[in-house]
Amino acid sequence: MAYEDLREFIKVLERQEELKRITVPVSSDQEVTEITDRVSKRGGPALLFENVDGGKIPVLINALGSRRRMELALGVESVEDVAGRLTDWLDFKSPEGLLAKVKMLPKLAELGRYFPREVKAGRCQEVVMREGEFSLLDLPVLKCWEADGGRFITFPMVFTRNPRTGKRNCGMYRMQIYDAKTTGMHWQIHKHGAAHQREEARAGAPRMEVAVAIGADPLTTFAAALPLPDDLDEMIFASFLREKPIEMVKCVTVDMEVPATAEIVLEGYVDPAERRTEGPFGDHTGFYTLEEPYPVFHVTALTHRKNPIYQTTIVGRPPMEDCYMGWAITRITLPVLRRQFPEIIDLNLPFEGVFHNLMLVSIRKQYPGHARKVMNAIWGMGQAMFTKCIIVVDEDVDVQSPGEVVWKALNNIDPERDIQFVLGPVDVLDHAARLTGYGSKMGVDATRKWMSEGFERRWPRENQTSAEVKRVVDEKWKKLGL
Ligand SMILES: Cc1cc2nc3c(=O)[nH]c(=O)nc-3n(C[C@H](O)[C@H](O)[C@H](O)COP(=O)(O)O)c2cc1C
Ligand SMILES: [Mn+2]
Repeated sequence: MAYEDLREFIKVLERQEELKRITVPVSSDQEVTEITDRVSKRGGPALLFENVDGGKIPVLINALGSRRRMELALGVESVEDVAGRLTDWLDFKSPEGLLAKVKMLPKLAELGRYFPREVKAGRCQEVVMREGEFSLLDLPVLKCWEADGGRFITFPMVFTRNPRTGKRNCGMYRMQIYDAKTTGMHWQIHKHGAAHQREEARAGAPRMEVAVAIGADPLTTFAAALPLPDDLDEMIFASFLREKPIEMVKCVTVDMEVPATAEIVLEGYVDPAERRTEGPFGDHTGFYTLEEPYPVFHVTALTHRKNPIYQTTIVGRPPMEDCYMGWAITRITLPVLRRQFPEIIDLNLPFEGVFHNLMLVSIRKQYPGHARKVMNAIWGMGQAMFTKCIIVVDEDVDVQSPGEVVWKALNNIDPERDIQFVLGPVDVLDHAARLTGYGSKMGVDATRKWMSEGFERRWPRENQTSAEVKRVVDEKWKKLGL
């Protein structure tokens, strides 16, 4: 079942006892963070703050902050159901022969049904305010952490267009509020928004139109964080995920479309040549990212629904809301990865690794050096290129159990032989790298070593008791009173 908008999702969360309304007055200056952080650390519910700074706009936070809520957003019992659906599509081969082609038609029609639809009017424009009529300072935007450089919109869907191909992109990039009508635009150099900006700059465009939506049905928002390939519109993928097209409506002052049921929309432009200091910001690594020059977003209109809800998040030391989004992204993209690299059995990005620091991968090893081939594949693929440490283990190791990986991997390695360093692009948030966005990465081949890999010693088996003894102990177990 697809949610119509954010409000429908809130209702479901409330019915499932996954959301708590807070009527006690709170400040947007760190108080919402302190409360939400404590709730996140004990796996608590989504929070709807109804009185932030004494204002009228309620603040929703931590809406996707658990596995259960992510699955509610996806409308499935288990995230593996989504992975399964995606696998079905990926396995769907091009047909040979007329009969196969005819059989394929309904499936193609089904896919066609998932494309976003443009509608004439949208609720997100129930109230329209043009330049001079609105102030961004009226929104309950959080100052998240003590040393933050200001207030940041942290959960936006930022829409841009590739001027070369005309394809739309939607990315989640935080926006620092500078004044009543200006914000930062923190699309990092590797992201699609930044790529579009470079295209615009190359073409000498004085302005690049940008639209930002805040608060929509949960999968539309979730899609903004998905690491999809270039020129694959996140709104198509979101429509596929929710099995219903997202309705998009034309903006009032720019030639862009936004989700029609969004709570709040900011329309405007980025001057491809302009930069301004952004940050510091308490980031999802759990550390502040320092000030850096970033593009500036000039807002030309603010539209919203009647009685809008402001959706936001905080990022910081895990676990936080974004951990569960990252978890869902990993589970959903695993089938895509496995299609290209069938030797990959499973992978896990433990929360403490803040996405880019640690990936645990199990493989079915088939030839000498196979683990290193898999590392190189991961470093060559989309945003997985940022992975600072990849640990590759054999298929009998459960990567969902970091304890098991530590036990087996560290027993299995001769560090000098099995650790490989490479240089390349790293996450912009990596504060230890020698340069912003450029540094080294480490791959650990923790698979069993083979003779053909030059390992001449015998490889031991794991400790075991005999099947017979296990049976005897099973029989005695009750009497043992243990
Ligand atoms: C809560 C949250 C905040 C994020 N903030 C930023 C950000 O400020 N800048 C950025 O480049 N990526 C940020 N990301 C990651 C991007 O949304 C993610 O890399 C996404 O794939 C970008 O879309 P794109 O591939 O279309 O560029 C954030 C993700 C989440 C979940
Ligand atoms: Mn994209």
